[in-house]
Amino acid sequence: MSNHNLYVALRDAFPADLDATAVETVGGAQSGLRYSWRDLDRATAMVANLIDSLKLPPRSRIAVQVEKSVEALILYLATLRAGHVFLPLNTAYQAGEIEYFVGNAEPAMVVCSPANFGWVSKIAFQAGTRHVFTLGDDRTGSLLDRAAHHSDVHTPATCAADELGVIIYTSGTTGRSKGAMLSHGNMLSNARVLRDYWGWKADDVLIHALPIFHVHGLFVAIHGALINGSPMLWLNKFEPRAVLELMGRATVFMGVPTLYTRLLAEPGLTREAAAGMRLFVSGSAPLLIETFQAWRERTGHTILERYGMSETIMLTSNPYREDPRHPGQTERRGGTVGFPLPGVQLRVVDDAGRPVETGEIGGIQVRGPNVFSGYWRMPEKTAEEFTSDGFFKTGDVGKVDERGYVTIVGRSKDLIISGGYNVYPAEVESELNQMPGVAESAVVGVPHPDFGEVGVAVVIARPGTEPDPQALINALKARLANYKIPKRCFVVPELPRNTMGKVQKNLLRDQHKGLFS
Ligand code: MLC
Ligand code: AMP
Repeated sequence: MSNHNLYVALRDAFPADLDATAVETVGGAQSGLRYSWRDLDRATAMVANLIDSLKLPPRSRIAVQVEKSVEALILYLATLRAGHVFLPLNTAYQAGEIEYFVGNAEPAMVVCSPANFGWVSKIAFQAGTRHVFTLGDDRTGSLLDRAAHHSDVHTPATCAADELGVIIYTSGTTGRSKGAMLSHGNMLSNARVLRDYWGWKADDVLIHALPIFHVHGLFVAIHGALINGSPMLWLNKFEPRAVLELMGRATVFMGVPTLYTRLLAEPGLTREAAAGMRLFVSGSAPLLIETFQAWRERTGHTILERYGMSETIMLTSNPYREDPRHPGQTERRGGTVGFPLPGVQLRVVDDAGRPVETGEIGGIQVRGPNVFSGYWRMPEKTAEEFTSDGFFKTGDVGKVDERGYVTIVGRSKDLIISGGYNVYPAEVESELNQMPGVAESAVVGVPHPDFGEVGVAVVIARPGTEPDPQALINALKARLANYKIPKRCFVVPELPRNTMGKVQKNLLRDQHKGLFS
């Protein structure tokens, strides 16, 4: 049987000169470190050997909540290499959120920041996890201390294409988060398609400035560079000025729209600064047409917008060059997310699940080798989200025009995308509703110049109480990741409702749409 382990495919793409730079760190206390391709392979082998030495059950989950660092990337690759399942967790998650993920995924091994060891290890040990390691963003922690005693040679585990490689948790419109199960084959097929579609070249250099606990930074960016044997200029934190400086040495940049608006705020963003760049990719949230146009005017480059999800990795992309399936259509059209990627089947359906006419709006459904197999231990949820003919219901609402371009016009799921992170109002409302003095709450997304959209909470007080909006926000901060916290909170006598008694969120959105303009 051939080995479909994603790490093997990535390593096979390493350049012939293994001493060339694979990753160079920029900014922060660890700036200027160079990791060669050989370093990556050896370090990955050492961590994989450490994992093997723990004799974990096959396909164990390894949950990781650490600050971004090259060593965190090495841990990801080592987990794939050892044939276990990587479970990345946003560093903003609070104890209650981590408790849920660890309880649901039952990881055999947890890796956390040294500063969080006390509370994370308590949660992990209570959930039955046997091994908890630490990893700092300054090359400290027990993971590396222990890995240092292991050999730097390792035979990658043999994996089938449909073998589970990563679980990514995504929140839901009802209930708690669901773990999207992605296989080695899902990830590899998508990485190869994007390498070809975006015309990756032998001398490309990627500026990596995104977090690595979500699909965009972990898969699209990292897999993209590695599957092409291209070096990465690595920032642990997005810094507009540092990115601008790096443009002189790089060719590819990927960001959520907020990164583009923050770069546009820099006077140093000029045609000259971006002259050596080949490709700017945007995704994870809608790119405003104003940003798209301003970028073109300032830099002479047209941002390539693409669309994806945790459950599916990348689904559509504007063309980088002529796509033979769409002769003559080479334009990257602002406001659209381009064409379904090769291998991806995308259809737009009405409420009854029937395909609509070209140009008409409906729910987007997708099928392809990149689409996940289901949610971890939630067969009913999985069954609900797939059609009988195997299409996944994205929850996004859109249309396909006569030229084949897909446009996202909205979402049927009640979701706010803030600075590229998903915030499910239901989750925030459920926390608010448990707070003293709160009878009911509604959280809506309103436009925001930096984050695109942010949450605003509207709360009804219990009779005889007067909850303080700021106190409610402060209390939420202890329970939810910071990006989920509503930027404003109002206590009101009543919420607008329709005749069925359902809260009319559209009216609330309208009422508060000018808050941040
Ligand atoms: C930070 N804050 C946010 C926020 N990020 N608020 C709302 N939305 C966000 N996204 C708030 C914090 O709560 C804090 O508030 C204050 O901003 C400063 O925090 P920070 O951590 O210092 O912020 P900063 O470093 O400026 O982060 C902003 C950012 C970051 C845009 C760089 O959010 C980011 O990296 N976003 C990218 C997300 C991403 O990678 N998404 C891909 C998902 S994959 P306070 O009040 O506490 O001070 C996906 C699929 C696909 O969607 O298609 O790609
Ligand atoms: P996540 O669950 O974090 O993977 O977020 C996936 C969601 O992000 C999708 O279902 C879309 O709603 C949204 N999304 C991703 N890319 C785009 C884009 N280019 N334009 C609009 N929405 C996007």
